Amino acid sequence: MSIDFYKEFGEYGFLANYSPHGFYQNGIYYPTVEHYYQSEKFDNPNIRDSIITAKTPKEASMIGRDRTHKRKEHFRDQKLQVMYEGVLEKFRQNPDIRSKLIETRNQIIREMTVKESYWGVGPDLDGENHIGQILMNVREQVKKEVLDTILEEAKKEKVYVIGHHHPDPDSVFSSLVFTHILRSFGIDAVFAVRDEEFVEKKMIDDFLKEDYEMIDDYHDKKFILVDHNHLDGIPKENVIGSIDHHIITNEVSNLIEIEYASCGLLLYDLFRNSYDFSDDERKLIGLTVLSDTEYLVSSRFGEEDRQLYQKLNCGIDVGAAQKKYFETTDFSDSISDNFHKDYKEYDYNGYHIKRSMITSYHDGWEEHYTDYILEIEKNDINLLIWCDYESKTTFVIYQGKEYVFPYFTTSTNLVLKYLEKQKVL
Ligand SMILES: [Mn+2]
Repeated sequence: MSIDFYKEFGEYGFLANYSPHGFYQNGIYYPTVEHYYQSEKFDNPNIRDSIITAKTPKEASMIGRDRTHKRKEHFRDQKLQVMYEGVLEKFRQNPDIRSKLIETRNQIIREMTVKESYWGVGPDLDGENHIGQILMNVREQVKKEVLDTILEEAKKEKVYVIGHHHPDPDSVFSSLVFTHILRSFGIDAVFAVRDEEFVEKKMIDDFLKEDYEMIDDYHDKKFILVDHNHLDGIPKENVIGSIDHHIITNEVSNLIEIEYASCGLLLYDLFRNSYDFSDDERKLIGLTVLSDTEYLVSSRFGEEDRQLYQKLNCGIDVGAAQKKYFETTDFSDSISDNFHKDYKEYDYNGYHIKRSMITSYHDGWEEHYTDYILEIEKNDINLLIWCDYESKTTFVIYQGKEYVFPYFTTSTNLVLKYLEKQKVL
């Protein structure tokens, strides 16, 4: 799959040089990349000024393309570099679209212009696509800069690496592996958890070989969040950065938020070229993937994840692990206990989402389903995601309405996006 954009329109219009995301370079404000690029063609300050102050990027482009103006002598040799610098500053100085660019993961980016075979893909889709290339290079660069900022900040004092409440294997193992990675960079990192109400406790008990610190007072400490960028009680100024595999919020600065099967797998992809993962760490990461994708079946486990999981080479027997650890909701427990076992809060489009997830496996789940729906309000939940493993169906109940997905998904983000499309959120 590739990310295709056409001019400044549509979901990916922010990638275009005409998109209204200004930035400063050497003390001068440029309203768009187009203003910057066109003005850099000239030495004459009057022409430069007329471009920089042009009302629209189109006007800037028209002045810049006017062949009666004398261009810099070697501009042709510099133009790729000039374009790169403009695009880089645009994304460095606009954190909202910087996050969006990072969210495009490792996908190919293409500018779909029929007229341009140099900057874009051209009429036969075989153009040089230099803009797309530059955007992909900028994506790597800004991702690296966010990571570097987190590492630099973390070097200053002790940091606690922590996941979400009711920690699941992804939250726990990712925090642990990231703690190791941070220590390899000379950082005084502490492996921490928020509480001991573990989800899939059996797996955690069997594979967790290191002690954690339990933290419930978030003052006077610095944190790096893993697997959950919702602050959830941690003062914002105490958070150095966050790495999460769900695209949910932008409430934390220094945020790397990319859709991956698990946070462990995202960490693996971010650091596999700069950190030597041990066999044990590979196994822990493999387990985060199994746990977060219901043993490699959920819709969250995409093709890119599959390839990365193979590269990880974690040596886990998936069938045996599933037999041993796959936990579905135990209906002999009370409804409110089950509602709070896999519970998370999200802020989405200004809505506060309190979601619970139930997973059923065996026949007879239907009789429980009705009972649970009736208890939703009483338990202060507003989103219930019910995944039935056997029929590979997902039922979503939000504000008393039911939505049925004919496949198995444990991705809250996917569900929220769907509700957004339905104009519910
Ligand atoms: Mn996770």
